[in-house]
Order: sequence, then C-alpha cells, then structure tokens
Amino acid sequence: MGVINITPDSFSDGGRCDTPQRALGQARRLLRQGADVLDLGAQSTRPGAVMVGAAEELERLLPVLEALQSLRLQHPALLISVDTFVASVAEAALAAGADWINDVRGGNYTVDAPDGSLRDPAMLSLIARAGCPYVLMHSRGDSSTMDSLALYSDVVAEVREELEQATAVALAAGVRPGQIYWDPGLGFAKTTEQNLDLLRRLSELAAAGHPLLVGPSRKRFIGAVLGEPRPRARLWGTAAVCALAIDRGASVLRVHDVGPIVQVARMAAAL
Ligand code: HH2
Repeated sequence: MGVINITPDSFSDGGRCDTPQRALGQARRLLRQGADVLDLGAQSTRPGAVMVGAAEELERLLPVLEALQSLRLQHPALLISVDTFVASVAEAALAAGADWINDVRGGNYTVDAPDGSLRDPAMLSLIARAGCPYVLMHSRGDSSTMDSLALYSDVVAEVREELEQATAVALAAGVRPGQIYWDPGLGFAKTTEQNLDLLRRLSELAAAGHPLLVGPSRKRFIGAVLGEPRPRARLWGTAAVCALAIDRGASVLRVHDVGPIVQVARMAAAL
C-alpha cells in the first residue's frame, strides 16, 4: 500500500502531493514501483495535527480521486483506499470510486469518551452497506490526546483486546468478518518501546485471524532507535521493520517508499 498524502502538514511528506496533478504523478510512480493499493489521506493524523473538517477534507480528496480514475484503464487491478475517520467523507469517497476505507479510529478505544470511543457512529453502518475492505486500526484518543493515552500494562494483550472489542462492534453493525483488516496502529498512542513490543509479538495479533496491515513507514519510533531525526532518512529502518513484520504475519505494508519496500516484501515472502 503506497501512501499519497494530499496534505500540507503530514509528518514526512506534507505539501508534496497537494494538487491533483502532483498526486496523479505520485500515483503513477507508486504503481510503476509495484504498489497494489494507493492510500489517499487528506487529513494528517500525526500527534498535534489540526482537524480540517469534512468539507476541506473532501475538497482536497475529490479532485484527486477523480483524476486517479483515469489510471484504471492502464491498471485494471488498481485499488484506491481513502484514509479517513469521518463517515461523510468515506461515503463521498466510495461514491467517487474509492475501493477501501482506512479508518485510523476504527479500533478506537477511549475509556471515558461517552460511547467508549471517538469513532464516528455512522462509519460502521456505511461500511456494512458498502461491503468494502475496511482497515480497523488501533488507536486511542485523537491527535491532541493520543500521546497521553499510551498507558498499558501489556501493550500487545491490550491492543488485541481493544481490536477484538472494536471488531465485535463492527460485526454487530453488519460489517462482515471478511471485510476487516487489523492494524496495530504503530505510533498512535504508543511509546517507542510499545511500538517495538507490538512488532516483536506481531504474530500474537496475526493469530486472531484477520489479515494484518502495518504502517511503520518513516515513523518516530524508528527515528528514536536509529538516532535519525529526518523522517525521509529512515528508509532502511523501515525496511527492517517490514521484513520482520512479514515474517511475523503481516499481509499489507503501508509505506511511502514503495520501490525499495516491494523488494523487501518479495524477498521476505520468498524466505
Ligand atoms: N499511519 C499514518 C496514517 N494513516 N493508517 C493505517 N492504517 N496505519 C498507519 O500506521 C497509519 C495510517 C501516519 O502516517 P502518514 O500518513 O505518513 O502521516 P500523517 O498522518 O501525518 O499524514
């Protein structure tokens, strides 16, 4: 899964794809490099990111989605994912040709939120009606609170339990089990050590039976291990995570540097 951020403020590539022409160019590059799925995000999710609102998110997203439809003749197997936690945005995106919804709040679990989460209540019924693949990512809180919610006594057991709970809620809303991908949400309400623990014991999450998606690309925990403050210089650290994640059961890797990681993925899978 190749990342296309149509945002001015994403942590590693903000501003690089902020017009439909640039996003289309990036989509072509990622497909040439071997991406199977393109993940479009129009709202940064990094800690401290400002919420732009559904109208602005759609204003960024829809022209790009429309432009990407022109790639389908050349790339009939192309899958377009939209990274959004807002149901109205997801609905408009699906109507405009998106194939997947990637919901970073899909597996949200915040003890003192009124409904036990900050999930958009309309999202799950939409996904049930659409029948599309749905990435249910573990997170807690939102961009402004997530860092303070990284409190676990056993991060792997708790992330698994919270994903199980979120999955039960999704199934009760009519989502079918085959639509659901699990994602441990690397960097979302997790410290460096907690991210590393999740990756060391990823097979415990894979054992639950949902295909696993992981998104380690260029993230802060890799910078912390390597002492590398520049996100774009974290490719080799990302590659190491990807190889080990495949060995431990990951099915989909969400990355910025598709070319090198396709090599890593093919080699790791062959081994
Ligand atoms: N990480 C980011 C965004 N979306 N979706 C899933 N399923 N898994 C992830 O790990 C994940 C995600 C954060 O990375 P990025 O898109 O590069 O940055 P930003 O949120 O600042 O746009």
